[in-house]
Amino acid sequence: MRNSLSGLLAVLMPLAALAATPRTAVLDVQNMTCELCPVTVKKSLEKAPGVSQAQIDFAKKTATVTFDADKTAAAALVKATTEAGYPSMVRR
Ligand SMILES: [Cu+2]
Repeated sequence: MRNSLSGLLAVLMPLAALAATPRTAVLDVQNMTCELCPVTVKKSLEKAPGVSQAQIDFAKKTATVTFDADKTAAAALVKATTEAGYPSMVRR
């Protein structure tokens, strides 16, 4: 009984939180050809609404983005980098 109750609470607690719903997405980013490209990609992501952090891995050509799922979605992140000239895809 005790175990199932704490399990239930663990499920409900994040939903009860009034704050943001933080989510992390990894994007595969195209067109990053030089060391300055990640800066542009990072800026494009960080100015998107709801994004708190974007980390670019130039070697792996990925962007790891922390965002508020209540304010934005992974599709909007893809749009942000694409509009900056770097088409991306959400990695699964
Ligand atoms: Cu470049």
